[in-house]
Amino acid sequence: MKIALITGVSGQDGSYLAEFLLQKGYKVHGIRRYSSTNTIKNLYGIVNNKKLNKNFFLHYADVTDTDSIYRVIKSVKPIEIYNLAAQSHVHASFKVPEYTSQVDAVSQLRVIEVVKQLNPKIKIYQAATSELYGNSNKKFQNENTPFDPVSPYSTAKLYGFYISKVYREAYGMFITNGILFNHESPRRGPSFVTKKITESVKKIVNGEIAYMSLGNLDSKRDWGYAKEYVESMWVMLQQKKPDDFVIATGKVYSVRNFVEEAFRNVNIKIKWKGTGVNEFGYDMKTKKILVKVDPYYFRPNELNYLRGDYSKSKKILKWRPKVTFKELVKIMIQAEFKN
Ligand code: F7E
Repeated sequence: MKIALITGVSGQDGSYLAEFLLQKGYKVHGIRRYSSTNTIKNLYGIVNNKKLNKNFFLHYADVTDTDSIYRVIKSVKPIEIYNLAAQSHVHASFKVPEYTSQVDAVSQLRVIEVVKQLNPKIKIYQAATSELYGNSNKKFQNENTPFDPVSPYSTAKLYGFYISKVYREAYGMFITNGILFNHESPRRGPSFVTKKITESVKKIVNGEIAYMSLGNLDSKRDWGYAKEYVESMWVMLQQKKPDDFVIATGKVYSVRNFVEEAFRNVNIKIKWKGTGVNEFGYDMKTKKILVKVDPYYFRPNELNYLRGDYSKSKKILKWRPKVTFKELVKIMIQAEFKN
């Protein structure tokens, strides 16, 4: 039986990937941090499923703690490691830049070093990110687009990307960087914009809040469905050679578009009025203000536009996105009302 280890297993990507690998017949070990609150909600689909749960094992460890990583990798003996653990919030990285560097940069090195010492044949998937591109001024970004990070998060991830490449080239290790563009789902953390919007739509409809407050409405992202993005991680590790791959939809929408589409799913048509911090979105029918702009959510450095060119992945991995933007919003809204 193939054995995989996932760091960050309780997150959106980690939990979908664990389900995917278990269904493929893997034995899956997951690393999670100590916490006094419940952090395994995303794993209920596994732990409440006897068939999946019998091959699933959770370990307390932390990617900022080398000994704990060493202990788990030594005892589990995985053939593949999916290194997904991260401080993944870009805005938060401006508030805790040193912590973000520890988790998102140095920890990549820690995992790779432990693998090098214990068994350099273990294949590693390294979670890189489209944030590496910064404001690249290119219509599409692909594996050849120069990086220009604009946040502590992406600067730390840049280190993770290059240290993976260096170990790959210097020691012949199998380390692949997946450059994933934004990917969302009902399991997305509530402070990311898509989940914040869908959750707020539900609260507005239920009368729990009157409006939502957002930051930059004009920011544009290439949003895909996390559940199908994690499959590409596995495909990357089944290739003969390690490499770097962009995973994206090739389509771009603004935060404003996401808001409109989310409300459209509950039959509310949003109209916009005003500009800048004075802009607001209101319900065309009732005239009630449902969206306001709050500068608190502006970033010290904004990344305005990301749109991925995934043609290399399409050609080599035979991977392509299936879920459209509209379908993604619908999936997220439906999940909100089911909860
Ligand atoms: O922001 C704007 C915000 O926090 C998207 C992470 O997974 O994807 C994610 O990073 C956009 C930004 O994701 C709010 O300014 C407006 O332009 O959902 P987000 P992100 O920063 O793109 C990449 C690929 C990663 O690797 C990251 O780990 O939306 N925005 N108003 C807002 N964003 C938030 N969070 N909250 C707002 O109220």
